[in-house]
Amino acid sequence: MRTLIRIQLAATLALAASTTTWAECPLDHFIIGCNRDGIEGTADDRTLFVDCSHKYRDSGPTEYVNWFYPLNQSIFPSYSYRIGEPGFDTFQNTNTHTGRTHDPNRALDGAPDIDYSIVVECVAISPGLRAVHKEYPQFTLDAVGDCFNHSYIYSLRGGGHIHMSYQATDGETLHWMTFRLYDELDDPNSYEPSQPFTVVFNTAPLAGDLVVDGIVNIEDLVRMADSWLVADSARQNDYCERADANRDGVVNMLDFSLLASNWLTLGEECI
Ligand SMILES: [Ca+2]
Ligand SMILES: [Ca+2]
Repeated sequence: MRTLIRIQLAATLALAASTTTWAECPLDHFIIGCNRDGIEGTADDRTLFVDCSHKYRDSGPTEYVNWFYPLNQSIFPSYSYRIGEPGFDTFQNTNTHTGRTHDPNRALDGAPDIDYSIVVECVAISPGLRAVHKEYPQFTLDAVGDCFNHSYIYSLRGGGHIHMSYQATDGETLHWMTFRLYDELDDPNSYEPSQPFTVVFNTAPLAGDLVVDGIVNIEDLVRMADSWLVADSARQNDYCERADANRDGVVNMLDFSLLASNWLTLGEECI
């Protein structure tokens, strides 16, 4: 009987160990990488990007239903509406047991904070929103220009998987935070900055509100022109950051007509 118990205990420990090693965080994350097309020898080999496959997945059984994160009311007196995602992680080329992050073609070369130094900068934010990193080292982003060095945290903690808490003063109106990535290293091999990418809360922006601010105007039209007739629109790039407004895989006249229909219209939630 003792032998049987030992065998069962060993099997349980082995299962626990394998689960610990291989399990992936169930929460949503932007995944930082380079070489977005995954093909070496093309123009984006040394350009940063984030994979948006889990942007708005809203972890759990919802299966990417929403195109925004709902902020949930909490017991905290200020910034009392919040949600704990999306965080940040990186593509890597060592652990083959991760379905999300293992991608040697898109992983950054070398060691974080030595061979590259990737900064995540807030370039736009709605009033009354902030992003908080509650774990060590703690920081808060609540203004344009605020940033954190992801590579430093990766090196400091031995891992680049970080969680963020997004907190706002209300749970109804459109909130947004736009980031970009850049390599802080002053080196000829430094990575080129990413395009901006935006996460929104409480409600979806108007179709065509690509530079998210609650109104569709010339800034949004210029942004759409950058993606015009691009045919690689997909969930991984949030449908060209919503330039592909009808999410059919290409940015064309159908999307322009949706943008035009909202021209100079304020989203109801922003009035
Ligand atoms: Ca806009
Ligand atoms: Ca389209």
